[in-house]
Amino acid sequence: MEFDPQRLARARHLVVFTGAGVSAESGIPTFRDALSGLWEHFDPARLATPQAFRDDPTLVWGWYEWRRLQVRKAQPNPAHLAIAELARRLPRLTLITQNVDDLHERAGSLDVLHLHGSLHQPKCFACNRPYKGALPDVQMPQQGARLEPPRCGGCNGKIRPGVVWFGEALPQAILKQAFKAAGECDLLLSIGTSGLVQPAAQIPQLALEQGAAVLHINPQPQACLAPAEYQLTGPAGQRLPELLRQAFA
Ligand code: BJW
Ligand code: ZN
Repeated sequence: MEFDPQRLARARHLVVFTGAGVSAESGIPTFRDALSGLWEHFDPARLATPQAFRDDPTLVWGWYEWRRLQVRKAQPNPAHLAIAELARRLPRLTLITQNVDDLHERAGSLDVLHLHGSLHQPKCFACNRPYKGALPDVQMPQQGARLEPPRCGGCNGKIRPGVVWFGEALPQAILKQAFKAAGECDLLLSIGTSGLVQPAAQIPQLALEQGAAVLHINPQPQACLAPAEYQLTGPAGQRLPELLRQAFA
């Protein structure tokens, strides 16, 4: 069945749950898309685990600096802007993202729940203290270039990216708020995520189980949909602004 845009206009508490696909049209690669996904070219076991950082900190730090500077050069796209616009139109919106970029904030979204941390908030690998030093702003390291991580002002430990790696716990307070919002909302938009990574992938499921409708926006169609589940197939930067125009015409 087709999603009625009026359901969006009438939502009392909307949860927007985003993944890498929402930033794809800003030029930020996703993880699992065929050909263009990061994990097509890079081995997550060598880059996105605590053991990888222990084994080869300069490789890992260099890779994340390359990605951080890629984000610095990117701009929010119409999907990020439409989500910020929705927050101004609806009584309540909770934005939950798996993304480690800051494009939602730069589009004007407030109080973004970052389940997987941020590229822009590095911290000490040893003592977890946030890193207060400056990071370079302009010079783009070559893809694959090694870089020495800075050192912690407190304990001299190595500074690591402030993202959640495989095998690490998600920030518990943020996860709790995200689950609570998913359990209370009347509509959830799941935008640009493969829904493969746990525990984040439980969020749309939880909303469905609690009686909310779920709308997926993704170029890849969902294999099967529950009765309260809908989809708009296509890029978020087109489908989401279209949906807003229809909902608030
Ligand atoms: C578009 C588009 C356009 C394209 N418009 N859409 C239970 C079962 C099985 C495994 C596990 C389990 N529980 C835990 C695990 C292990 C693991 C896991 O889930 N593994 C699975 C992959 C099998 N989970 C963990 O390890 C988590 N930790 C944990 O559970 O700890 C337990 C613990 C508890 C207590 C103490 C200690 C430990 C942590 C997961 C962290 C994930 N981290 C990453 C990397 C972050 C850092 C970095 O950026 O490098 O997060 S992995 C990567 O995947 C990243 C993303 O946030 C995440 C999700 O990916 P996303 O966003 O869905 O992207 P893609 O690429 O998968 O999909 C993109 C989508 O966009 C596609 O659908 C496209 O079609 C679409 N698209 N263009 C709209 N224009
Ligand atoms: Zn430290």
